[in-house]
Amino acid sequence: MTAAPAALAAMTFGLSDDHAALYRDAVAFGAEHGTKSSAALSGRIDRPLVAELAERGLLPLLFPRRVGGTAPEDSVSAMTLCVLREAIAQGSTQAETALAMQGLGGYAIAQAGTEEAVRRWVPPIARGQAIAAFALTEPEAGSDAGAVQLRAERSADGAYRLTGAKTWISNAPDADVYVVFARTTPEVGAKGVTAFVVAGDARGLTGEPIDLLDDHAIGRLQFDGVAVAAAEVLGEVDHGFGVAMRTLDLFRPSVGAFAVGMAQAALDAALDHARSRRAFGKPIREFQAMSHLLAEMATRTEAARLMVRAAARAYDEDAPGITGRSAMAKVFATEAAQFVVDGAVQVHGAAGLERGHLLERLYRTVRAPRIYEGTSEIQREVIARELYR
Ligand code: COS
Repeated sequence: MTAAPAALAAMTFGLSDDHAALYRDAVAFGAEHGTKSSAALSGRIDRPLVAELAERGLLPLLFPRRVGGTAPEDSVSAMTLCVLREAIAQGSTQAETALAMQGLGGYAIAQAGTEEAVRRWVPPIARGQAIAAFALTEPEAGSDAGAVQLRAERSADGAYRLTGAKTWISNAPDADVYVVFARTTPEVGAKGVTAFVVAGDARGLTGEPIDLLDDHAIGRLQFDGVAVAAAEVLGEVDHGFGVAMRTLDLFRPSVGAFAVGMAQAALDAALDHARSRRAFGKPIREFQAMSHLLAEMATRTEAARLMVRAAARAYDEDAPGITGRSAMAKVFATEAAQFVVDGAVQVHGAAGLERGHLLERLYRTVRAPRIYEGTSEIQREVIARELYR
């Protein structure tokens, strides 16, 4: 389903002409790709899709020219990221997630990598030739990200050896490069964490896929004394937690944008269904129970969109309070999308539950964003702290 011109005009309201044009192109890309059958991928990376995102010129927009991308700005534009994620998600959540995970893994390297690491990894990531991943979470450190235990021990030659485990890492175990957060100083919490770039084929690195509710490429990693050179440290030793948090400040509103895209797709489907489905002699949209539900779904979708764009704009303008706004946009939009997708299932009745139906897929896909990149509870914690800062 492609959005009508009037609907697209409403969705691009307030965007610059360039961003509005990008939005339309990205909606078309999503619509062309749809969602592939899960059997074809079974939770593994769809490399041809990543390559197509690059060929179409969408993926390179997430990386500045100085590091091999095509973004005109010197750093990533949060608005560009949010426009792409919201627009692509309307047609293809798989394409959206493939794009976003490249951005998440690649951004930390582009932002904090040595010249050598940037040159080696960022251009191929931006061109869709190397798959990137962001490895923060561990079996015993999820919300409490400062508690990571994967050890990075320094050897006499200045290199590090990484030992431990990561889990629920998108694009693992098949990524070509991982941004890995490891402990360089014990018992000091967030202050003793360092970020490293680790090649996917490094000796001692193994992994396995995890089968989730949604068909998402995700897995576990095991590090068995993986050697990493000093040039592969991202930023400063013991300051990796800041690298992670700054990355999340940019990506959290964009998770909200992904949620808005899913909410829009669910809302559009519900509006169509409520217009054509008849019960008791009239279209079901004429029942107040349905029309008020649709009105609430549309209102929350619009509110979420506006919050996401406000956070993105604040980020791009380096306005004060980015961390709080970013968390607000993520929690509000992902919770709103859950409500909207659930409402759309209700409007459809049993049809929306049939395996393969758009809403059955969205219902499975919409759940994870309330957990990853910081749960809703963590976002509220971040917001509350910012209120007193
Ligand atoms: N930008 C830059 N630096 C930041 C930051 C941000 N947004 N947030 C925190 N920091 C810095 C702090 O300034 C502090 O450094 P100093 O001690 O030098 O001032 C350091 O990081 C530790 O911060 P804090 O004390 O706030 O850390 P906490 O352990 O209390 O935890 C939360 C902070 C809960 C916000 C963090 O653990 C978090 O975001 N958890 C969720 C993790 C997550 O999103 N996981 C998903 C993985 S990706 S799918």
